[in-house]
Amino acid sequence: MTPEQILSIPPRVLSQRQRESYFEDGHLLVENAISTAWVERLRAATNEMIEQSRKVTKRDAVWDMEAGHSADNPRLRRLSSPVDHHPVFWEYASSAQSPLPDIIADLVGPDVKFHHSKLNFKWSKGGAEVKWHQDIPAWPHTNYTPCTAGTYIYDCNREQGPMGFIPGSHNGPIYSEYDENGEWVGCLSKEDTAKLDTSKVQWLEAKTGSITIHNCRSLHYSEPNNSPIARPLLLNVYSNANAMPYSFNPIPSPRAGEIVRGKPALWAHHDPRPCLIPPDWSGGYSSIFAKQQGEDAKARGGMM
Ligand SMILES: O=C(O)CCC(=O)C(=O)O
Repeated sequence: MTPEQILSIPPRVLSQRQRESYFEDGHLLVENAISTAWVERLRAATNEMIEQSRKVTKRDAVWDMEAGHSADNPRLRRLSSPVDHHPVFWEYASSAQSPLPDIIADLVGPDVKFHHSKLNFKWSKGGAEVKWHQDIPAWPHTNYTPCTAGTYIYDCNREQGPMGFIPGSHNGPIYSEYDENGEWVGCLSKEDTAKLDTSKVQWLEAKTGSITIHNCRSLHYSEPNNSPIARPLLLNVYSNANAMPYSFNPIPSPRAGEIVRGKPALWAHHDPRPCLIPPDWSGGYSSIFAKQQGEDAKARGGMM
């Protein structure tokens, strides 16, 4: 569906101005989007995940930890597919009681398909930056309705490293996320980064219970978290049901492809704009943090 077709359908949750702003900028901050009850349930589930991470000693496709992680000092960097690890995450991502899929329906159209989820942390005093990138090259679809919703279960100020977006960049080019050796690095080259107009970056700092949504083509970045407060950020990815992925899902889940609002598509919608193709993830994917820090390449070279 085009933005015009989506905007012609009455909204469920958002104002028409919020929807227009999403299509103009490529991102949107929805403040006070979820109830205190949802925040408490998501916090409890997140705490359970942190407790479980104490037992994890080695990074794998699910548990991605920062250097210095230990049972006494857990430093979880990313939990892949939280919807498969705690029922509250899937309830939040999909249920009739959750406001999230309705918000997404206002932005992608009434038929909403789940693609994947991740629980990113930026631990206090050193949580890593996420370099400039666009999401869609990691999981291309036949159109550009896919978007990511980030839920803040604690306040996130500038010091905690919120995501920052270049408004309008979703209408610009897609950049390569391969390095000069053909290695997938999940971020733009230094040369391409230097050309970005970062003077207009909008940082989505927000209070507990706010939701950020960004389009899959939007250029974004987040700074390291050197503050004493950790920054968990729950990320759920959706699309219109008519956007068909054509590469392996880097964060696979039995839930991938489930329709969480509306009905499945009978016809795929194809946007003619080309997309970069990612590596074959069928052998597994680690995390954007590991890719951007070059940890996978170092591991293969026997350096860690
Ligand atoms: O956690 C963050 O700050 C950014 C996450 C992100 O951009 C991503 O996972 O694609």
